[in-house]
Amino acid sequence: MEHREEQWSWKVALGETIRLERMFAVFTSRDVAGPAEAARSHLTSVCNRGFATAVADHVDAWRRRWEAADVRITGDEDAQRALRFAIYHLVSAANPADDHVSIGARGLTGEAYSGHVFWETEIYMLPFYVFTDPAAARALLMYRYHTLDAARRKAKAHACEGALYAWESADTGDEATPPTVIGSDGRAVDVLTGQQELHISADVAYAVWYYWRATGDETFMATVGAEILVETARFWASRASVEPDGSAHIRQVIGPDEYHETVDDDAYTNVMAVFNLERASDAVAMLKRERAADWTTLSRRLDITDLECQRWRTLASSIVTGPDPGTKLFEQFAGYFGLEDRMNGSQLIKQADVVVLSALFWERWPVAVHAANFRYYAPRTVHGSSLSPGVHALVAARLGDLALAQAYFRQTAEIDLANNMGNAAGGVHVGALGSLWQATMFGIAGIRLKENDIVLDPHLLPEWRELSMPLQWRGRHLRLHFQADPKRVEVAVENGDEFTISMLGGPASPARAGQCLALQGDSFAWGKWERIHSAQS
Ligand code: IFM
Repeated sequence: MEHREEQWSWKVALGETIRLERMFAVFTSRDVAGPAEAARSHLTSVCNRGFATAVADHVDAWRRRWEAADVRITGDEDAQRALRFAIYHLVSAANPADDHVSIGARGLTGEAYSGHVFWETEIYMLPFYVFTDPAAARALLMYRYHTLDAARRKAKAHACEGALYAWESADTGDEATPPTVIGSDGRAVDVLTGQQELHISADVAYAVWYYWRATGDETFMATVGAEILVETARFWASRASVEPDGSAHIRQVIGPDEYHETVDDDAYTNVMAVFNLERASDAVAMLKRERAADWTTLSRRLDITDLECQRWRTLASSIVTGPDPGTKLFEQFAGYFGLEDRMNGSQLIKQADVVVLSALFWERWPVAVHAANFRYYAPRTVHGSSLSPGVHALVAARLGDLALAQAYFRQTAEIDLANNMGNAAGGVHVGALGSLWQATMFGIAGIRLKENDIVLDPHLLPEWRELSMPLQWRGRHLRLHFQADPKRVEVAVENGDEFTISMLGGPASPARAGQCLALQGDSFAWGKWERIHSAQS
């Protein structure tokens, strides 16, 4: 790399302001064959256009991103600041123009976890991009596609089929989890997550499905997503084993709660594996039905048969999962209920585990199941991971426990802004920032996106008088404006196909591009477009 030192000197009078305009360009050998030459020529063209133009372009790029993502809250300045902080970092962390990179646990803001990519990219961060910048979401999933061969290698190394993604992933996608770390007493401690935290593969599959449902990007599903779903399903099909009790078990894993290692039938892992197997089979059926040419290519390349898809379905229905019909509880893993609820070898949980299932699969079980599991697991959770309180805020809000939701919301907001975990020097916790946004969108605003309609069940936090947010969904651009008292929602539809919208339990109304709809209690009415539009600008 060429490096030239430069020096500048000025004569400055007291009180005089000197402005230094510095332009630089960075290219790497990943971008072009001759990075130094490319950087020089780019810099020349930017300099020719002038510093003011570069600043104006920058401001414009940020204006567009804030327009697509800004969340506005009236009545709670701390929450407003926390959400803007979260959105700023989430926007900064993604690069829709490069689909060979993903987002590390601390983005590019610090060195903790060495830039490695974990499950939170798919489960905690991705929804933000899906609904505010789908191109960025797609690029993140393409990173997983480009690292699929490494996942295939890892599955093979585990004597399994299909694809097992790296628990900690970097440029190649090969497992990057350190086998040991040095503990506080100076001794080496084995790190088992890289071997046992298998749910990552189903998390990636979940994200593929999630992106496709929310965007309708069929080309992605047909050419990329289906392959990920099939290969990850194949991993579970070879890793789960049907035992003499007639059920399939997934043994010796670590769930999101990393305090308990080498456990059997972790609830989160098993539910996600079932989802993975079912959705792989759905994706195959969809391709066969609707994308015959893509199906022919994929099925030949991956040698997928009807029999294999049937086996996935059969296996999915025999993997042991809860909830128990009597207590409504999921047992976090086999034997968890028999542990002491204090002390070592205890029930204490590092982070949301079963509770994440409530956040991801709300519609799948009755509210009573979510309530029972939340009341059981929340008091046993110590929030030793930054990923934990935001999910609790989301679920508490959905359950209507607003005081608790507010406490968890603040706890999440203070992870970086008040360093309440003491480790902010390692960089911002991007997954936790994503969880704050998700708590707002899916818990507090209570937005539920279905096949072709939106149902709203808002629970604004105690001091929040108003909440506004934009949303992109299946090619439509919407702006939603929630009001606490009286409980009222206005939805401006900027463009896209007609859909229906309702408050939970209320009548559904058609919503069309160019119109604004107000929903209040059981009634809805067409309002004025300008109101929301100007509130957002
Ligand atoms: O992915 C997380 C994990 O869930 C808990 N330990 C830290 C990781 C990186 O943030």
